Amino acid sequence: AQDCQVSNIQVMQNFDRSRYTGRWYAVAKKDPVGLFLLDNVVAQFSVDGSGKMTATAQGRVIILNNWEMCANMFGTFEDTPDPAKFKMRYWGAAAYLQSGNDDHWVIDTDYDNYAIHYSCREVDLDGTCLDGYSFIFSRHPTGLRPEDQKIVTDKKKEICFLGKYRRVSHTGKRCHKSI
Ligand code: DAO
Repeated sequence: AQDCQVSNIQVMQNFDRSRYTGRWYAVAKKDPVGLFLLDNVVAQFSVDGSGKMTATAQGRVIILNNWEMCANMFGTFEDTPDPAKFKMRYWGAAAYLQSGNDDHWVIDTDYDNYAIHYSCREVDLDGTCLDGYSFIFSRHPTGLRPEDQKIVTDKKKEICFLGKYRRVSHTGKRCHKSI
C-alpha cells in the first residue's frame, strides 16, 4: 500500500551504478510543471574514474515559443547515504536551455531492460509530491517488453504517478542539427 508520502517512497535496493551505465530510451514520462524534454529522449549514463555517476541526454524541446530543437543536456550526480538516491545538477549545451538541481531517484531497474526514475521537485505541506517528474526508461527503443509492463505499472502506482504518464515517441530522427 502507498500513502504517497515522498519520504516513504521505496527505491532500488543495493543500486549498482556500474550496471546502470549505457544507453536508456525514455519510453514514458510524467511531466513536471513547465515541462522541458518532449520526445526522442535518450540518456547515456556513465561512471567516471572516481566512481561518480554522470549522464548526457538528448531530447526534443520547444523553446522561445515554438522554436523546436534537439537539446544536448549534461548531468552530474552527487551521492547521498542511499545508493539509489542522487542529487542531479543538470544544464544544457546552450545557455538558454533549462538547468537546475533535482532529486534523481532510481525506483527500480533490472539493468538490462527497464528502469523507473523519480524526481519530486516540490514536496507539499502534507508530505506528498506537489511537482515532480518521472521517466520510464527502456534499453530497447521499441519500448518495454510485455513481461516488464506489470512491474512498471505497479511501481507507477507506488510512486503515486499512475495515470499521469504520456508515451515518449522515438521517431528515429536523431539529433543531427542539435545545440
Ligand atoms: O523534462 O521537464 C523535464 C524535466 C527534466 C529535466 C532534466 C533534463 C536533463 C537531464 C540530464 C541527465 C539525465 C537523465
